[in-house]
Amino acid sequence: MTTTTNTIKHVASPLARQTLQDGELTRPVAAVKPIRLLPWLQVVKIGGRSIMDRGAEAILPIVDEIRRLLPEHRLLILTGAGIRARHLYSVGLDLGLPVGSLAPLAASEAGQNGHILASLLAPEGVSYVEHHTLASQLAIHLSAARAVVGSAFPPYHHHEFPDSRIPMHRADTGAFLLADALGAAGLTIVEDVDGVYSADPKLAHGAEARFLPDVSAAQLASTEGSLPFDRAMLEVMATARHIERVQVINGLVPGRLTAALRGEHVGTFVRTGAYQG
Ligand code: GWN
Ligand code: ATP
Repeated sequence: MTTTTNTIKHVASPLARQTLQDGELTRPVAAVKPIRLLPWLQVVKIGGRSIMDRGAEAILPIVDEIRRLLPEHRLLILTGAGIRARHLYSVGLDLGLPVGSLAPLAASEAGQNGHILASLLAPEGVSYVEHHTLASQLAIHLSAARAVVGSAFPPYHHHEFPDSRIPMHRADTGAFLLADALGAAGLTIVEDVDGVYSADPKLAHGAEARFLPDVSAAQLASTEGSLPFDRAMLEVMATARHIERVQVINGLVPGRLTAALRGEHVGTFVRTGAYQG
C-alpha cells in the first residue's frame, strides 16, 4: 500500500485524512472485533478485604484449592487492596491528597497482597509479576508457569478520573479490563458472600436481602444500592468485547472456586454487554 512520487513517500492509510471523532467515518476500519490474545486464560480476582485481610484462616484453604487447580487451568490471579487501602484513603483524604495520588498508593496495597499470595504458591512455580510484565510479557510467563499473580488495580495513577475523591477504577474494574482486553476464557471474582444480593447481606436488614443468581450489568447499573464490587466495573462491562459473564463466588466455601472454573453456576452470574443471550 506504499506509493512513491518523486522523493516523497506516501503511506496510504484509511484513517490518515479523517478525524477520529466521527464514528461513521472510523466504523469501517474500527468496528472489527479484536482478537483474543489469551483465549485459554482464566482470570481470578481474590478480594483484598473479603479474603486476604482474614489472614491464614481464609488464605490457606484458597491457596490449597488453587494448587489443586493448576494442572487443570492456566491462571492469572489478581489481588485486591483491602483494609490497608481503606485506612490510606482516610488519611489521604484528611490531608487533601488528590485522587491521582491516592490511586497508586491504594494500588500498592493490592500489589502487596499479590506478593503474599505468590509467596505461598512459589513451590508450584507461581510468581508475582509486575504491571509492566502483565502488559507485555504475560504469555511467556504463562508458558513457564501454570499461573502468575499480579495486582488487580489498574495503573491509572494521576490519570485516574477525578469524578470522586476515592479512585473509581479499583481492583474489580482492573481485573475486568485486563480479562476482557486479553480475551480470556473467564473472570471469577472471589468474595466472602455467596454472590450479589439485592442489598448488602451483612447489614442489619441483611436477612431481607434477596440473592440474585443471574443478573445483567445493565440491571445492576439501574439500581443505587451497594455492590460487592466497584460500581465502575458495570460501566466497563457495558462495552465488553469478549467476556460475556463474570461469576461472583464465596471463596470461604471450599470447592466453590474449583466448580466456578469448571463453568458450574455456584455464585452470581453478572452478564456483560458482550452477552449473546
Ligand atoms: O510494587 O506491590 O506495578 O506490579 O499503582 O505503580 O503504586 O509499581 O508507583 O511494575 O509499576 O506497589 O512502584 O507502585 O503494587 O502498581 O510494581 O512490587 O511504578 O512488582 O514497579 O503500575 O507491584 O506496584 O502499586 O502493581 O498495584 O515493584 Mo507494587 Mo502496584 Mo512491584 Mo506493581 Mo503502583 Mo510496578 Mo505499578 Mo509503582
Ligand atoms: P477489595 O478487593 O477491593 O479489597 P473486596 O472485594 O474483598 O475488596 P468489598 O469491597 O468489601 O470486598 O466487597 C465485598 C462485600 O460487599 C461483602 O462482604 C458484602 O458485605 C458487601 N456488599 C455490599 N453490597 C452487596 C450486595 N448487593 N451483594 C453482596 N454483597 C454486598
